[in-house]
Amino acid sequence: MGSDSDLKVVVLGLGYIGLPTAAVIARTGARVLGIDVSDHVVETVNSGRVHIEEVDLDGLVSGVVARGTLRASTQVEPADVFVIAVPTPFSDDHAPNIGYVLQAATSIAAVLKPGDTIILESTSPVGTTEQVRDLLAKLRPDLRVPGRTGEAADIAIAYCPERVLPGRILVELIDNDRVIGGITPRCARKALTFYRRFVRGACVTTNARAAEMTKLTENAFRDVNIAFANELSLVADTMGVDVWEVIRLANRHPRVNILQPGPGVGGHCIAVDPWFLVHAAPDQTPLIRTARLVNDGKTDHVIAQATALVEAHPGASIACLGLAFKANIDDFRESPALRVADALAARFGERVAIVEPYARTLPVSLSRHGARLIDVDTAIERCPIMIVLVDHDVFRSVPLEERRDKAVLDTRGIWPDQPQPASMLQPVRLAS
Ligand code: SAJ
Repeated sequence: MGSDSDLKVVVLGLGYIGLPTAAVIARTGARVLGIDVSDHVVETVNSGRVHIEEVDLDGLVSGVVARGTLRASTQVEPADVFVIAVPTPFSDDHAPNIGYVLQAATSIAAVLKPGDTIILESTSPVGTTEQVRDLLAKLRPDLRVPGRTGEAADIAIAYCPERVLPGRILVELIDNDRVIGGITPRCARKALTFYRRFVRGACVTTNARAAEMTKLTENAFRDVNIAFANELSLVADTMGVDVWEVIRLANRHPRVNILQPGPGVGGHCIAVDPWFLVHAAPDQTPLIRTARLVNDGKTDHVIAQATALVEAHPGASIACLGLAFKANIDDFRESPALRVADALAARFGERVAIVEPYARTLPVSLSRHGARLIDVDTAIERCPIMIVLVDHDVFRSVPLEERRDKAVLDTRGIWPDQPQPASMLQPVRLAS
């Protein structure tokens, strides 16, 4: 691959994973071209700015664009390494849609040359990397693809899932271990050489199918464990016990480590990926499926609890604290907080105010019902009811004396000293 500045890399998809990945590779001196279907994203990146909020990403992108090692385009160009980081959404029946991955592979096909490496990073159902291989073989019959015949291949194809946590992406891109699944061991080694340029964590090689399943397994593991915490929170409500205290105490056991309950599970990963496993093996996945349903059901439970609290305080203004899917980020995808706020706005209209320091405007689903965006100080002054939906640091830091008299539903357990209103001591049962 030559020296760093000789290496040309194309990253397809400049989203939450693609853009930070492109910028980190560009920092090594490689010449990186980021591809996106959106003109707005391409223009933003080319002007040295970012279209997403992520710690330290703005400074990194402006630096590598100024140095000339990162640029963006809507058109693919020839390169040595192609990294595919496009979305893999699912349809209403939870079937994964790999259309964007296949589109990206099609756009690469025209510029491929012997010696190139193609790496898929998008979360994908097992078998997708082989489908990419088959598609490339069809589009470029002149190139020998890996794993089809015994002979050496002209190109390398591997699957290497991203596993970074939003809010810590730049740190985890470097420090986390990587699982690299080659179509053949040779493909894996070729991809490993590439990741070694910027990854400090261990790079472990395997085959493509195992790497694909590993990614789905990681997120299903987390979903099942959060479901356990959420189920406990329902049990504790019924018993009139503080679930946060129970979890704290149980976690003093050396082999117990329970996660935190919340208003449900959001984001584009954990609330989505387990369905890829369920869809692939419906009869073998009752636990993974149930965990998904428990976590989604927790959001319905919170809506019922919040509605009961509001109805116990006729006419009072309601502050929903947070819309993001988790703390200290600006990402509202699949957010349970947004689902709860939407339900309250639909029912209580102008009484609902939203505090979300990471939003400049409210989603239409909220504003059309008359909900307003206010800051946390205004909420403390004007809203007798507070529904904590996200554990942003700025909410966590509100001291008891500023919220003592409020009617609070704290779905994240950030205010353990909050006196419980009488209405909350009685559990709310969901109609079955
Ligand atoms: N949540 C809880 N309780 C907890 C932990 C999380 O309710 O104890 C909720 C969060 O509030 C949020 C959701 O779960 O709504 C997901 O948050 P998260 O921080 O667990 O994960 P993500 O979606 O931001 O990122 C995950 C990570 N996967 C794992 O931790 C196994 C990340 O490493 C992956 O890269 C990412 O999914 C992905 O892209 O797949």
